[in-house]
Amino acid sequence: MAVQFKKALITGGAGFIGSHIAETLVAEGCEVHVLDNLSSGHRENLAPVQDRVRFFEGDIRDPDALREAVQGCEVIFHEAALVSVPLSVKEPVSSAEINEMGTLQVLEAARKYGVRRVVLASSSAIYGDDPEMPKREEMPPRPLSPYAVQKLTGEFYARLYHELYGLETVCLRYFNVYGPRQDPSSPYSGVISIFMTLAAEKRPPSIYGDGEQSRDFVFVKDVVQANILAADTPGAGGERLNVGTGRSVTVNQLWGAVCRMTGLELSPNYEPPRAGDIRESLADIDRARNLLGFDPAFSFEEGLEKTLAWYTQQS
Ligand code: UD2
Repeated sequence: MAVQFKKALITGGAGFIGSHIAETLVAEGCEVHVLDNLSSGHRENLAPVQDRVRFFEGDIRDPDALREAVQGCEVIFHEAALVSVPLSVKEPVSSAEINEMGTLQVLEAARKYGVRRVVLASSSAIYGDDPEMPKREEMPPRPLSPYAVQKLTGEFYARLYHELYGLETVCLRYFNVYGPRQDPSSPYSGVISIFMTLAAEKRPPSIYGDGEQSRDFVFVKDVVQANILAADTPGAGGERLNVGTGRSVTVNQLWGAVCRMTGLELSPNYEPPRAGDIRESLADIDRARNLLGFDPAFSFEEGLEKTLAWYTQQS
């Protein structure tokens, strides 16, 4: 993928998605700055590119840290966030400080220091539990958690910065992202990271509910593709776009696939449904396809194989 800009800042670049963006940008010969406070990111995530990334340990809420990290950058990929929905329910104020004020500080730094475009990580969480599928960008948002409100607020600010100040902003509504380096350590980590870790240890998973709930799982490298296209495509400023695959898989199918790939024959433990779980989630990706030329390259099986290989290597 040819990258048209020369220097970019990735906030949250030591995290799961940010570190994959860093890796691809470095491979494309781009100069990369990373700003991360290491609250959930890890320096090891950047190990493969550590000599070619300038790392700034700092917080997006700190304008001085942003000023230093953004110098000379044409593009910002804003991945830094407090990503846990349950934590946002427990700590609505402190999560808003990061996800809302932090995002506003990033936009402000972009405006002040001459950044051309900001690509922001948003979330399918903003759609809430409206049963209409697939999700299209025009649907009215129904945020059901502080996290979803905060992501939606970030989108509003992004749109406003485009309209008021001419800053090119593109919000990407990620569906269920998975892949190497996703942290499996909390019960609210992504289901794939949890299942991978259990499979590597030959332990059965817990499935909440009947397992027939489905998700649009998108491989992290395809999310990187969407980010780079969002940074480079002329005229995409002011947009908000779904990033998924347009296909969904049930949790039962997911465990079935993991068993097939590993040769395990382990029955899951079915547990009561998780509070607040939505039944179905599926992206309509036509807008990203038409506007950016986004075309997910990894089938579910391919993505899962690559992810499994990584988790197996870790255990
Ligand atoms: C995703 C996002 C979340 C928020 C939400 C909005 C991830 C990791 N989380 O939550 O941030 O945007 O969408 O709707 O992308 N499950 C099991 N067993 C387990 C773990 C999970 O059965 O050990 C089930 C879980 O009950 C759910 C499904 O797997 O039905 C997916 O769970 P998840 O936590 O990976 O993601 P989700 O869609 O709840």
